[in-house]
Amino acid sequence: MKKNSMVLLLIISISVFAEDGYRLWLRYDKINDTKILNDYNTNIKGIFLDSESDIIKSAQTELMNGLNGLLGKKIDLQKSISQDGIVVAAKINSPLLSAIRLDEKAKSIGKEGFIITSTKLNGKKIILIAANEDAGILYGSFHFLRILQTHTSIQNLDIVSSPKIKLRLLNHWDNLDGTIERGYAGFSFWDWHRLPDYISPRYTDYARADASIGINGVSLTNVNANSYILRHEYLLKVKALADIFRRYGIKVYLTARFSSPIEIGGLKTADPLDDNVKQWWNKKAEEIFKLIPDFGGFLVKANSEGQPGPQAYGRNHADGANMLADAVKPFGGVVMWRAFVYDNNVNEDRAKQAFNEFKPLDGKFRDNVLVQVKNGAIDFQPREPFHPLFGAMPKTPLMIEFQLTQEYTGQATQLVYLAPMYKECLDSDTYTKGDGSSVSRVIDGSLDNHSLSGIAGVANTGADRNWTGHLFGQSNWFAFGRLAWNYDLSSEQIADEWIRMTFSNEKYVIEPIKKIMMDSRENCVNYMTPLGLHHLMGWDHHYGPEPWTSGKAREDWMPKYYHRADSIGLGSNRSPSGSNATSQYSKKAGDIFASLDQCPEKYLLWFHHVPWNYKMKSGSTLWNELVNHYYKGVDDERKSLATWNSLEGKIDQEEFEHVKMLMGIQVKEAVWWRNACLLYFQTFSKMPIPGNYEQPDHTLEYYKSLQFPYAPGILKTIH
Ligand code: GCW
Repeated sequence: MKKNSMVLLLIISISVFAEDGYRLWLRYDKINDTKILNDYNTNIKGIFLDSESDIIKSAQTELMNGLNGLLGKKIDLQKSISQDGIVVAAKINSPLLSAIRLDEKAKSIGKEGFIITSTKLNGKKIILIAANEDAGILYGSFHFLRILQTHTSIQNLDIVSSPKIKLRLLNHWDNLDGTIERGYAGFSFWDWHRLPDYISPRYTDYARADASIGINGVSLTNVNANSYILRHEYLLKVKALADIFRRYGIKVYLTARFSSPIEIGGLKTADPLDDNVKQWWNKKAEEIFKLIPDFGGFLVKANSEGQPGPQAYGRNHADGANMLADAVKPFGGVVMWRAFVYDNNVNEDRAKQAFNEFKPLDGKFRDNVLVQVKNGAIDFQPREPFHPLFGAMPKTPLMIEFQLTQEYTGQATQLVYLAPMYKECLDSDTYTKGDGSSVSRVIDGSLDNHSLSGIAGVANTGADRNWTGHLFGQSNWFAFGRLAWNYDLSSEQIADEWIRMTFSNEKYVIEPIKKIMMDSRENCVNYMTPLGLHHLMGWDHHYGPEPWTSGKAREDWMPKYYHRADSIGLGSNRSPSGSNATSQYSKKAGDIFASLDQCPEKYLLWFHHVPWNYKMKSGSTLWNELVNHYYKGVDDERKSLATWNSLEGKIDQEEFEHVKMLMGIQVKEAVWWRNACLLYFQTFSKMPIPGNYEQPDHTLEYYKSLQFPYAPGILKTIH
């Protein structure tokens, strides 16, 4: 190619460069507000890191890259503190800080917390990032960068921050063949085939993103587990990832398939009380910890949806969990045993089964076992009341499990900001120890004095360039981490931070995007499953509405099991006159849910079978209220799209177009949900959709005929 044309090509490719979302919220572009930039530039002259370790090196690299980018100047690593304006990162017990009294604060921040303070050292003005341990310095560094990214003042900094929950994990449902169960952002980026020798730079970027929001654990593999991951050659691959993640304060966990001793160990049984089985797991644990000394432990799904488990041998969940707990205990590992357990052969409301299984086991688990409970009793629906196990097992540390991947909330075609959903659950009062016994206090261990505490989010990442398929999926990853660190943050605050870090600090960008985000979850509930409806989605792939489906698989996977529509009314009767699931809650919460009058209308059809002409608080009949909600969901989503369209030219064009197209799909899907559900429920209510509403443009038969055999996120091997 001639020199001229090469130059031309270069110019063209530079000018068409657009933001592709890869950098997530860690965009360190030069601050374009001159006043703020000048202020930062006057006060930040260099960085000084007091100690050396792999984690500190990560902090250093991040600070250097972040400051260089944001301030648009070369920030030097100082050898001493000889001028004002040095950002100093140091451990609290370092002799360097002997003149600065941080004792009280130091006690309060524990192992991972940090202090960021404007202070003086050797007569020089510094910004100090201090922590008891290296991880705290890393978190503090990311926090400091976030301050700059969000254009917050750095005058008189006085921040003391520590995580409320100890184990903050992402659970990847990634399979060894590269697919991801319920993954909507492409294939897995764990490149098992080429590990351990080929180390993708993406691993480090992933770890940076996690660390920036305080995530300190990653379970790499699907809970519908494959025992192959425990074979030595795979453990070497896991080790390679662990070696990278360790530099970011992240521990690696694996899912343990309960039948592994048979499948890869050559044993005849996986009975947890069998000595050979115990021995096998002990040896396996030893092998893993030898390779990965800080291995976190095992996450287990057992006796659920076809997964093997201790019940095959007449043992219970505690027997299974304790056997694994004993194996990892000598090395400091934990077992996260999932309570997502239900069985269609048990003649009991699915919503009650986990409680029935686990509540009697309270006090029977080893002290390094956490029971991991989904936020609600069914399955990550757009809205569920909190799980009745929260508060019901005071002797057992309970972790909460949220879903980031949007299996039931629009997958990767819809913008649904999930922080309000997470908050709704965490803020719910279980009343188990009187008023103020919130789910968050169960989870952080404070209600029942547990020192172990945990929270997990089912990851929404994949190999897509922008990590989450839909750009706004990133906000759910971000929000999960921020809430895991501090569940007192509001959804608005988190959205505000994310928008500033992702798009812009301009008010005319922040406000409309924040409105779209804050409305999105309620819109989704309205056009999918309002008033406590749940599980109306397409069988198997869970994409789109299919309230009519029945007979295709086990009854408890069919929408009819949940909505119970008939000529009288709609909804699951879980009150004392029905399955009595309300009795699993504390008296106060249960009484509220059980009473038709007192039950919050947002949960009404979750707990009650309500007549079509029942008078709602608004004065409308149930049917008209239902219609209203479905139409409101669509209308509000259309408004959100219009709001988004008003952002053209104000944000990066590629990102604008990406979201615009997806929101267009979302509006179509919202209309589809509304029409399909209302036309179907109308066959029972026999009531009209009032004439002033736009009428469905297709028949029920048409909606029933739609098929999606290749919808993403499912595998041949699962339901
Ligand atoms: O939400 C359901 C999913 C399954 C999943 C299961 C679980 C990993 O449909 O795909 O399996 O929950 O949480 O175990």
